[in-house]
Amino acid sequence: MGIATGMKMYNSQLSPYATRCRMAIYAKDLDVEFLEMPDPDLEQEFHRIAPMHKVPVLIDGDVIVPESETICE
Ligand SMILES: N[C@@H](CCC(=O)N[C@@H](CS)C(=O)NCC(=O)O)C(=O)O
Repeated sequence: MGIATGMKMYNSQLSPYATRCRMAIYAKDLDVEFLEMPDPDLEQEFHRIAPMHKVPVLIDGDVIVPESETICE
């Protein structure tokens, strides 16, 4: 079982940017909930969190981290 972190990541299986983040998350065995985009139920909240409308975006409590390279770091 992964380490409990409570983090979430807006994700797309087809995105190479999201994929590099998923690889880092799996390598570190982190317990991150993946929110698949596009999901109509998540659309409004996603737009608030990511005005540029790009995945991935990591959410750690009040902290929102866009950009795959930054998330991986
Ligand atoms: N520089 C960004 C690029 C992210 C990006 O371009 N993601 C694409 C998917 S591969 C996306 O969300 N496209 C949706 C759009 O442009 O509306 C990163 O490294 O995270």
